[in-house]
Amino acid sequence: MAIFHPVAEKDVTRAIVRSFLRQFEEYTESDVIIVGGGPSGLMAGRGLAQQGIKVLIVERNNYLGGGFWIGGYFMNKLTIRAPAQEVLDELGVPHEKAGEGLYVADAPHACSRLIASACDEGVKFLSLTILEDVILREDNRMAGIVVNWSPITHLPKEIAALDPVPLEAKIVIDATGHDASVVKKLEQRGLIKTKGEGALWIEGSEDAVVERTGEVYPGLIVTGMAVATVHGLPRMGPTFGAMLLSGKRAAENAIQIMQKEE
Ligand code: 48F
Repeated sequence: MAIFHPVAEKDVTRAIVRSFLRQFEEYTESDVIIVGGGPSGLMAGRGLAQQGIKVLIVERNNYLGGGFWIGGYFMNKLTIRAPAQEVLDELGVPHEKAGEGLYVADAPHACSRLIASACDEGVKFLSLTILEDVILREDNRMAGIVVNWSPITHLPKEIAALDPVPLEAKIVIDATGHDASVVKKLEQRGLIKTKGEGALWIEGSEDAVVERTGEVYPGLIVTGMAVATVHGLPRMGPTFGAMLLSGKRAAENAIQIMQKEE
């Protein structure tokens, strides 16, 4: 007696393709596209989806979480400074007090809870998908992004001439971490100038990254370490409170901009 219900291979393939295509078609136009599924991007997505906003996260890797999975070095531990431990409480992530205003948590636990929470709120994802360019309309306002399948970036140009796919959105959020990949597409065209990330200084970095999170170009918000790259702020190492609060702030900014433009 078999344990599982009989199902043909073609039915498995159809189930996947149909479900993917339905979602892909629906998300050719989103309210907000977030490029980068690290802690800041996931927090931004979660915050937007909580308010009923249609949000898509595009991630070049085949896994979500960015630098949040590992935390510091190879040790699977991350630190959070007060008051950002409140986000860990909201997510149900256990943490220990490591000193006054300093908390330590297991990075895989924190990361998986944040991903699950973003999914629970209704964020959708496109993995193995890399930003190739941005869409700019007549007024040069950001109107979406252009993406391609990540593996083609590892193939020689002559066999990987694959046209990319445009995806529209009212707002784009650059959550690509140290690379600030979306902003760099504007910089290549002389539309913006980035300052480059500074040396490590935790105290100086975290407040500044949260404070400077916001719109840097019409229709484009930066969050997380991309903020440091754009504004020349210090890097912060394996402390993640600013990533969480920056993502939260990016979601609030996006909502304000969309409300103003309605
Ligand atoms: O690097 P990442 O975790 O950025 P973050 O959210 O958090 C930074 C911290 O992890 C840590 C730190 C502070 O604590 O210094 O580094 O700012 O996540 C960025 C995500 O964006 C993806 C990348 O794979 C990663 O998952 N990404 C980067 N460039 C692209 C991209 C691109 N061009 N297209 C698609 N995804």
